[in-house]
Amino acid sequence: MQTKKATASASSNIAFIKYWGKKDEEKIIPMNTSVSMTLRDSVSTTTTVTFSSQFPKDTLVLNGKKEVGKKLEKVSQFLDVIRKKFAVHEHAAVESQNSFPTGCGMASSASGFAALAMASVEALGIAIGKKELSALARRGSGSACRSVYTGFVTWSGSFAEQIYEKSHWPELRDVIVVIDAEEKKMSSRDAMKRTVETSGAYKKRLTVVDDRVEVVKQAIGQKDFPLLAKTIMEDSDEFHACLKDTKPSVTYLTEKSYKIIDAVRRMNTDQVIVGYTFDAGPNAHLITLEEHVESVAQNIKECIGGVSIIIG
Ligand code: 2P0
Repeated sequence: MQTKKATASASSNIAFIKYWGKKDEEKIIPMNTSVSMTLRDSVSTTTTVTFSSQFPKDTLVLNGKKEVGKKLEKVSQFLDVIRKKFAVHEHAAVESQNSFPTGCGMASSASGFAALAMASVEALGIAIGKKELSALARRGSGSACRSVYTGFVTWSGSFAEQIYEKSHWPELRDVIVVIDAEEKKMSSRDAMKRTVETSGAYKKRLTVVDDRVEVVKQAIGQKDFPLLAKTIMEDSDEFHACLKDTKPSVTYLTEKSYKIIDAVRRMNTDQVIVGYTFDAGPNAHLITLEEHVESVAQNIKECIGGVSIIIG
């Protein structure tokens, strides 16, 4: 039996300027440019893919648990894209492990599909460049196309590109406050479609977001932390306002999320040391500099009980 096997790892990323909405639903082409920072190994996925003509169908083991429902379907659809693109006929066995605790409420589609794309092309012996790899990962999940790079990344159109290496600003960290361990009730995929179709605030966002992309790029380039923090908080607020304006509205933030926003404002009274950003869930990403990581984490633990913290 001839098998083709490879293992790859990719880290999750946090969007400083959020991707939300698609121009093309099937191909996953974004409505707006996004900017992100790829996180560390503490928030990563390691995936082993084995292709074999002996396998009657695709299988998925996620964090040691055999998956049969929607998760397997999504992986299988992605493998179909690979099979079609590279004229591959074998099914695959996919084994994936996240570095963060199972069910901690952390999204893993970005790191998951980036690792799966990387492991798949390696297993199949396909030599492709980074842009092509990014475009491939995109077909699994939009945000995954940013996770094939480390450092600071921008995505518009069919692939993402690195704008700065991680070494450009290694002190920049993400203190992730895990509030809710539940899987979110409404998927990003369904929610963003609804926002595009129904929100007036979203239409307005599309007219201003490119300017904000430039400001964030400039803030990263100049390592201007106060400007970066101010701009990512603005973008997160605007993103969640668009969700609220969606009909029917979408709510991801909880009471604890708002308590964290208050705590961030208090921490920034004398000097801007931290900026918050929230994705499609209640967990807070507190962007700060290495020297403030401990005090930010400590402050949050004192203000809000029942949360766990991951440093990304
Ligand atoms: C982002 N998010 O830029 C934004 C901000 C959530 C909020 O990308 O449908 O799982 O697979 O392209 O990538 C989450 O959406 O959605 C996301 P699909 P994805 O990180």
